[in-house]
Order: sequence, then structure tokens, then C-alpha cells
Amino acid sequence: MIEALLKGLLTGDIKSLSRSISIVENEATGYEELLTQLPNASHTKVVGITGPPGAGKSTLVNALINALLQQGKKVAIIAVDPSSPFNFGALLGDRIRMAQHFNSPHVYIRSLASRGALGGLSTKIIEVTDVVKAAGFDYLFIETVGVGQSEVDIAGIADTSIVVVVPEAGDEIQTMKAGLMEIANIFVVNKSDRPTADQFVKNLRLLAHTKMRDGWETPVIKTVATQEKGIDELIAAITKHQQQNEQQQRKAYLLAEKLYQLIQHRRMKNVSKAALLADVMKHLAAGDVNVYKLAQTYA
Ligand SMILES: Nc1nc2c(ncn2[C@@H]2O[C@H](COP(=O)(O)OP(=O)(O)OP(=O)(O)O)[C@@H](O)[C@H]2O)c(=O)[nH]1
Ligand SMILES: [Mg+2]
Repeated sequence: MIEALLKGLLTGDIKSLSRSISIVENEATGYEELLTQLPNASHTKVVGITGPPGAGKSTLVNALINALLQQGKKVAIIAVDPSSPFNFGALLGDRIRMAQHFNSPHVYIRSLASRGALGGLSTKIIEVTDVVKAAGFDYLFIETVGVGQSEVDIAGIADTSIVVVVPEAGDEIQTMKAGLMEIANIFVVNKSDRPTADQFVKNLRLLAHTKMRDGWETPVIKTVATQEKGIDELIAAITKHQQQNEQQQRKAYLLAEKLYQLIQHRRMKNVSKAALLADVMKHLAAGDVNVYKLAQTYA
């Protein structure tokens, strides 16, 4: 069964892809077999898109899809925990719908729910990402809302991480979450139709310049996603980053990071928060709770 599925997956068959993802998501029969037989090379560019709620990430992804489809590319999108019902069907531009691209094998859209389990989400994203990579897409965009740990996890999975922000008062840029600065390979200032955009972009560029690292100065791209403005510049920036990114060192780092998370997931598999809570309550009731001792019983 898995063999046939893999065959379909490798030819880019959408049904096989959907079924493969479901198997991985549910850890159904054949799950390990499927993952261990995935090819170890892929040309898919994995691009993480993160940023605060409502920054325009989905609109931006939609504009990117339109532009890339016109270049004849195949594009996949994974939306992690979409805060609003994911509705790319409605978002997709008229040009695309007229060309009947929406149901074409050139676009694949899937949302992925976080399970709240310890380390569970990022492991699932890693696995699903690898499944999608086997299906031969040119690009895979992973959209996550940047509140908390998830954007950092995505940085370990994506070849290029885009942080989407919107223009605010100039001062606030100094207080931008340090983590975002660290993970961004490309900044997008979306909603640049706002009057404060130019000053904001200027300040962000200054900040990016002072934080230049490994010969890469994080570019700051202005976009108006709703009008598909700045999209070509963004695609050019992604391409440029991926070219300088070909270094083995970063690849090894990313793979080690992946491996770490997979091992973590595997080791934590039989540990549930509910069981831990029950255990703690038992010891609390007995008046002998010591978390360090308890931890030893799980080692
Ligand atoms: N003025 C303006 N509005 C925009 C722009 N891009 C997106 N919007 C609007 O901003 C709102 C949020 O856009 P989304 O694309 O859903 O934002 P998101 O970041 O995906 O939101 P979540 O997934 O809920 O975090 C929508 O009403 C968009 O039409 C832009 O460039 N300019
Ligand atoms: Mg969204």
C-alpha cells in the first residue's frame, strides 16, 4: 500500500499527497515506512512566512502564488493553525480562477492544526514538509502566526524565513521582538499603503544593517499585498537568499535541528501532560511532591 502511495507521491499526484499527509498527521499504519522511504533530495524551496495576526500573511502568500503560477511554477502552502478560516479559494485572484488554476496540480493548500502536545507541532510540520517536498513543488510556503515559539521552530525548517510586519510608529521598531530580528532572512513591510510606511522601512533598514550577519544583510521589502505590489521584488529576494544559502554548513545545521526535534518527539511520545498532572496530584495529596525526583522516574 505504502509503495503505491509513494509512487503516486513522487509523480506529484495530489490525491497521493493528501493521503500521505493524512497518514503522517494521524500516525496511521505505514507512517514510519512512508517517512523512511522519502527521497533524500528535493528542489523545493521551503519558505516560512511568519508575523503578527492580521499582518497580511495569507494575502501575501496569495499574491506570491499568483505571480509564481504565471512563471509556470508549482506551489504548495501549509497554513499552521490558521486563526481565520483559511480561504485561499476566495483569495485567489480572478486571473487564476479564470485560468482554472485553482484545482490544478500546480497549487496545493493544506492547513495543519497544532495539537498542543509537547513538541508535537513542530515535529508534524517537519514531517509534512518532507512529504510535500517529495511531491516536486518548486515552492512550499509555510504560514504561521508569529506569537510565541512557533516562528522560531519554523526557522529551523524553512530554507528562508520571511517576517511580515506592518508600519507602526517609528519608535516601536526599537522594541521589536528580538527573536524576530534573529530569525528573519527577509523582512516584508506589508500594508505599505499606510502613510507611516516610508519612515518605518527606513528605520527597519537601519536596524537590519547594524545586525548584518554572515555576509547577509536582511533586505526590507515594501509590499501592498492586496494590490500585489512589491511581489516581484520579494520573489527576487527569496531567490537571492536561497542562492547564498546553498552552503552545506547551514544545511547541516538545519538537519541537525530537525533531527533534534524528531528525537525529542520520539522520546516524549509516551509522556502526556494529563498523566503528569495526575502524577503530581497524587504526590501532592500524599504530601511528598518533589518534581526533581519525579523527573527521575520518567528518565
Ligand atoms: N491596506 C492593506 N490591507 C491589507 C494588505 N494586505 C492585507 N490586507 C488586509 O489585512 C487583513 C488581514 O489579512 P490576512 O492576509 O488575512 O492577514 P494574516 O496575516 O494572514 O492574518 P492571520 O492569518 O489571521 O494572522 C485583510 O483584511 C486584508 O485584506 C495591504 O497591503 N494593505
Ligand atoms: Mg492568515
